[in-house]
Amino acid sequence: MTEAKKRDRWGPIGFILAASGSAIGLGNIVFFSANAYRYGAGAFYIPYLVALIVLGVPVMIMELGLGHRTQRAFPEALSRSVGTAGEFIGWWAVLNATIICMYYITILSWVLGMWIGAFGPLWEPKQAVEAFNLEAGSVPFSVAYFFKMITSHRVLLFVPIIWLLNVAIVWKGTKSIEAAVTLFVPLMWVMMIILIVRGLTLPNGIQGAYRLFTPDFKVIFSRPEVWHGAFGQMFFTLSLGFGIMTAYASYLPKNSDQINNSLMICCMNCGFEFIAGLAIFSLLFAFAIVPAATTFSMTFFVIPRGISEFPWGVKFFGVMFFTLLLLAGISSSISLIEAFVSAVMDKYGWSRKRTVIGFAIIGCLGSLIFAAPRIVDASLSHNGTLGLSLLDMADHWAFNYGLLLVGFCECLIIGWKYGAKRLRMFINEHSNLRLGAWFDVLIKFVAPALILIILLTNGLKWIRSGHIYGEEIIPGKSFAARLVVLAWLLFTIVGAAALTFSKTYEEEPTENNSPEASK
Ligand code: ALA
Repeated sequence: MTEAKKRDRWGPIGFILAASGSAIGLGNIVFFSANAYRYGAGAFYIPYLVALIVLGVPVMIMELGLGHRTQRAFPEALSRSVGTAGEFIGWWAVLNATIICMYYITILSWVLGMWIGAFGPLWEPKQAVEAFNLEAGSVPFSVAYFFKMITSHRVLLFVPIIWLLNVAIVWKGTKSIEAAVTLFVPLMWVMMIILIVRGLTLPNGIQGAYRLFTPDFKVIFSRPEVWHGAFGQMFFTLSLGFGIMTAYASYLPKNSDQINNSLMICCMNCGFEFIAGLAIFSLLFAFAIVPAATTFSMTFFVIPRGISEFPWGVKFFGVMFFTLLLLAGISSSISLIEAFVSAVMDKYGWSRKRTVIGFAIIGCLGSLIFAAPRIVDASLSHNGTLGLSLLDMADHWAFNYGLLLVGFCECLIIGWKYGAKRLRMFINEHSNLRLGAWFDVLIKFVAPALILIILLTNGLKWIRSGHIYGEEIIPGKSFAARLVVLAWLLFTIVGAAALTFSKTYEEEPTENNSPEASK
C-alpha cells in the first residue's frame, strides 16, 4: 500500500479540536466585527443567524458526511459521489482555498509584525512614516506602526516564518495537527474570555453589546449587501466551500456521528464569534472609537487604539490580542493547507512530505506576492492599485464569490445528482439524532436558491454601478482589476480542469476507503 492509502486517523478529541480550530480564525475575531460594524451592527446578526440555520448547518453536515462516507478529500469524495463534474467542483474549491490560504498567511505575517511590536514599539505615541512623508504624530500611533511595518523588508522574513510554522504542524498529518490544536484551541478560548471580561467591565463597554444585538429591520430589508455579507461570512467562518471539512472528516473512524460533530463545530464557532463581537464592540463603545469600517483597520488600527486606552496592562492585553490572532489564524491556515495536501495525496499517491514541501514553496511565493507591492513601492497605497488592493481584489473574488459559487454547485450536485436523501440515510445510520426530509429541502432548494438570489442581486448592482469592488476601492474597469479577475479565473477554473483530467482515480477501492466498507 502507498502512504496515501494508509489513511491517517484522529485521536478521540482531535477531530473536534481541529475542525473547530479551522472554523475559528481571523474570520471570527475581526471579519465578523468588521462586517457587523459595516452593516450597522444590529442589522447583521439576523441575516447571520438565518444563514447559519439554512446554510451553515446543512452544508456542514453535507461536507462532513461526504468525507466520512468516502474516506477521501474533497475532489475524490465528489468524484466518487457524482463523477467527473463533481471532481472538477472539488478541485475548484481547493484551488480557490489555495488563493485564500496565500493571502491569509500574508495577513498572518502582518499579525506577527504587530505581535512583535506589541512588546514595546507599537505603543510609542509619536511615530513618523517616512515612506509616506508623514511626520511623527500626524497619524495615530497604530496606523503609523502598521504602515511602517508592512512597507519594511521585515515582512519578507515574517511570511516564510509563518509558512514554516504551518509546515511543521501539518508535517505528520493528524498526529502533529492534533498536538498543535490541543494547545491552541483551549488557549484561544481562555484569551478571548479574558478580553471579553476586560471589554465589558470598561465604563460604557456594555453599550457596545446592546448595539450589537439591537436589530435594525430597516437596513435588513433595504440593503441586499447585508445578506451577501452574512452568507459569505457564514461559508468563510465555518470553513465551508474550501474542501477542509471533507478532508478532516475523511480521517474519522467509521462509527463517528456527523450530526453531533456538525452541531458542535457550528456552536463552538458561532459562540466564539459572538463573544469576539461583544469584546470588540465593547471596546469601540467604551472609548467612543468610530472605525473606518474595513477589516484591516479594525484589526490593525482600531483594536490596538482601544487597548492603548486601558487604564493598566496595555502591553499585556496587546500581546494577548495578537497572540490570539496568531493562534486562531494558524489553526485555520493549517486546515487550508491540509485541504490541498490531502487532495493531492489521494489523487497522485505522493508522500505527505513531498506534497507539503511542494505546496509550501508555491504558497509562500504567493503570500510574498501579496505582501511585496507595498514593500517595493510604498506609494502604491495612494493610487490603490497594487498595495493592499491586490489582496482586497483577490479576497473579493475568492471570498465573496468563490465560496458561494462552490457552495451553490455542491448543493446542486449532491442534492440532485447524488441525492440528498441518499446522503441523509448514510448520515442517519451513524448518528444519535436523525435528519428529516427538511435536510433534503434545504440542500436541494433553499440553500441554492438563496445563494443564487444573493449572487444575482449583487452582480446586477456592480454591473449598474460599474464598480466591481465598491467605490471606495478601485473602479472594476481598471486594467489591474481586470487582470486580477482573469488570474483568479485562470488559476481556479483552468487549474481545476487540468487537475481533473490529468489522471483518473484508481478504480480499485482499498479495504478502508471503499464507500461500502464505511457503511
Ligand atoms: N474559518 C476560518 C476563519 O474564520 C477560515 O478565519
